Parts: sequence; structure tokens; C-alpha cells
Amino acid sequence: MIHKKLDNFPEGFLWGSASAAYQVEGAWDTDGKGKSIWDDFVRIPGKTFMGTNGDVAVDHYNRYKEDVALMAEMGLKAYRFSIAWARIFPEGTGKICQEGLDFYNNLIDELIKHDIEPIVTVYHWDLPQALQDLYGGWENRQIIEDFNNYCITLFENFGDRVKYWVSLNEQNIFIGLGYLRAMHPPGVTDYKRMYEANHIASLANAKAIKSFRKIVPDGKIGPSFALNPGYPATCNPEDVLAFEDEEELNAHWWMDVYVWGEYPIAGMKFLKEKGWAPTVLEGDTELLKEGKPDFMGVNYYRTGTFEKNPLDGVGIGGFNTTGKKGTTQEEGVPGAYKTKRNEYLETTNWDWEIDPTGLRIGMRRITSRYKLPILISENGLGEFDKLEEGNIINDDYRIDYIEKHLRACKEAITDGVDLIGYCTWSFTDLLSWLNGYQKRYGFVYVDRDEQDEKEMARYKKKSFYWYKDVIMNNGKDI
Ligand code: BGP
Repeated sequence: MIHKKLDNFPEGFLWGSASAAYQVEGAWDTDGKGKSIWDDFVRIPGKTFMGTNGDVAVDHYNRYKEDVALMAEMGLKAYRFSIAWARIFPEGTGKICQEGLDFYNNLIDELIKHDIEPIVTVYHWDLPQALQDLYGGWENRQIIEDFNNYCITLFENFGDRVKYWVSLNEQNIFIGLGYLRAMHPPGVTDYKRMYEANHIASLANAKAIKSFRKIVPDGKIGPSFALNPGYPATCNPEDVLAFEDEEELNAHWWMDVYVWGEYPIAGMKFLKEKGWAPTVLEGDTELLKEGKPDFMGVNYYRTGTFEKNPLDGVGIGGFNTTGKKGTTQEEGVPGAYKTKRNEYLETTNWDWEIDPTGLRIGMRRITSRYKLPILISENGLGEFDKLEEGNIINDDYRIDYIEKHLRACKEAITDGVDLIGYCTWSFTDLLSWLNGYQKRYGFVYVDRDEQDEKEMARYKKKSFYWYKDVIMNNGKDI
């Protein structure tokens, strides 16, 4: 719809920015922290770009005050960060590490002191290695209990001050990349194991939300879903069907379960036929239905375009993790769909389609189907940045990207989407899991690269000043 006039961003809108523990903190074995599955995985040759790891990352663990001061200077209203499970429970369960609690207590207090709303992600992929070793992590139902315990500990310790919580970050990604593409730990390629682990993660998510209701009754919680809205490649009904299949298997498969506690019908029949369907035990559906979120967290970077794929068609493809444009391979699920390059969209150097309208479309779909508020928990542009003389970074391309996506948000709000906040990815530059340090997302440049940690000085990019202005005006000029 074309609106004559756009609604404004609501009062109290959460203008934020996001990060994740492994990508910023460093201090990987400091103050009693246990190992996470990423601490081991990054040491396997060939798994990450140039062998990069988060041992030191951007040293946020030691420099959090400096980083929060920059957030305050910008006028940031909200900061989304994740808690490293292995800092709180070095063994995943059992004994609590007080230093871990202290670190996050200090960070939360520092944010609140500067009127920045903390949004805490409970799980951003760094499972304690001990639980992986003990019983296979997400593949064992014991994790439902252990995750619940961990969550209860966080809710009890931080729930007095933290009112916005994200349960699982991008379950669809950490499960898909962990158990199908073998690009994340535990590096498995097995459809059946993927869907089993995924079901267990959904149960853990629901159980934690149930606990949250009792401990933080005045708080809000939801998962963050990696939303890649799909388009049919053509109006050939077979391509439209391929697109429907893709939405069923890649979007509804997760979000229906979060909101309704039920798997989509056609998706489930397809998986049963393939022998990949998860084991749903008695009581599972009931638990899932009890774990309904308050909002849908949306991490949005791109859309996908799909066409039909025969039963002997293309399967798992490869990602571009080097920044060399055009190196992404086509991929799909045989008998359902495969990807097609969208000729209407420009891409980043990592081949991610730049599609602000896709964000509006995605939010509209969620609103129509689930009627839930939405928190954009990540959106941003990963690009090469150039540090120029005088420590200046002219990232006009990032400003353009965010501005267009914010415009799409405004249009979506005018459509009737209940959008409560927008977090960019990311505040400072940080480690990209598979793409090293050269794929930068921040408003604040961190002077380090793959080979050299340097001093890790922080420099404000042009986008820093721009976003500061947007926040000050509550997005009025977008
Ligand atoms: C999301 C993750 C983030 C972040 C972001 C950018 O999937 O939740 O942790 O990494 O994507 O992705 P990348 O670093 O691959 O460019």
C-alpha cells in the first residue's frame, strides 16, 4: 500500500544496537569462565575465515565502560547483548561462577546509569563445551532442564533490572548451520539429527519462557528469529509452490511452534515422508503451547528468491565468507525449492541481498499470521570499512542501508505493525563468526584486524553521528 502520510515511530521506541558475548567480549578463559563449543570449534583448521577466533575479540570484557560511554554519547536507548552461559556455569550446570554474575551485573548497572535499557539475550550460540561432551548438547533432552536452570539463574539475578529478554538467538541458524551445513559446532550434516535437536531446542525455549512468567512477571520475552522472507522466482505456479514450500520449511517451521506450539501441516508431512521428522512425545505440544512469547524478535539482513527443485535437484550449497562478490553457490532442498539470484536487488560484497522492502514484507507476514508485537533485534550492513587519515570512517553506504530499512519500518508501522524497537547490528565492530574481522557492522570502528590485535582503539564512524541524530528526533526525518 502506498500511504499518503507515514505514522511516526511511537514514543518510547527502543532505538538500540546489538552484540553477542562471543563476538565482543574476549577474555575467553578469564575469571573462571568455562569453555564454550565455539572456543573449541574455531581451533579446527578451515572452519573460520583466516582461522579467526574470539579469544580476545574486541576486548569488551575489559572495556565495557568505555563502550557504554560511547553508547551514552550517542543517546542509545537500548543495548542488546548476550550472556555467555559458560561464564555463569563453567560446566553448564552445577556450580555458579560469581565473577561471571558480577561482570553482567556491572554491565547492566552501567547501562542503567546511562538510561540505556538492557535487552538480554540468554543464548547466542555459545553452549558450554561441558554439556556438549557430557550428553551431546542440543541432541539430548537433559538440556531442557539445564537450560531452564541457567535461565532461572539469570531471571533471578537480573530480572529486577532487565525487562526485555531474548530467549534463543536464531535457533534456525544455530541448528541449521550446526547440524546440516556443519559450519557451526558441532559440525554435523544430518537432516534427522537436525530436526531432532531443533525440537529439543524449541522445548527448552518454551520451558524457559514458562519459568520467566513466574520470576519476571512484568518483563517481556521472545526468541530472535533469523527472518529471510522468501519470494517466488516467477509467477509460474510451480515456482510459487516452491516459494510456499520454502516459507513452510524455513519460516513457519519455527515461528508456528513459538506462537502456536504446532508444526505446519505440509512441512510435517514432507519431513515424515523423508524420514526427517522430529520425535514429538506426549506432553511436548502442551509445553510448547505454554511457552508463547510476548514478541517476535526479528533479525533481518536479506530476502531469498526461490524456484522449483526436482527430487534429484540441488542440495546444500556454500556460503561466501571471504567478501569476494559472487562466490555464493545455489542451494536448495530437493523436491521442494532452490535459490535463484534476484535480478531486482543489489547485494553486499558477501552476496547478501539489500532489500528494505523485504523487511516490511516480512513484518507484515508476521503481523498477519501471529498478531504479535515485533522487536527488530538485528539489522545492519556488513562491509569493508576504510580507516582514513585523522581516524575518520566515511561509511555512507551504512547510513544509506539503515536509513532505507528504517523507512521500511515506518511504512510497516503505518501498515499497522506493532514495532517496539529496532536494534542495529552492531554497536562496535566485532568478530563475525565465519567472516573474521574484515566484515564490519559497527557505528564504532575497532582498530584491529585478522593478523594484528593492535591497540583496539575505538573510532566513531560517520554513521555514529547520523544515528545519534535519528534517535534524538525519534526518527522524525526518516
Ligand atoms: C546473525 C547473528 C549475529 C551476527 C549477524 C551477522 O545471524 O545473530 O551474531 O553475526 O548475523 O552475520 P555475519 O557475522 O555472518 O555477517
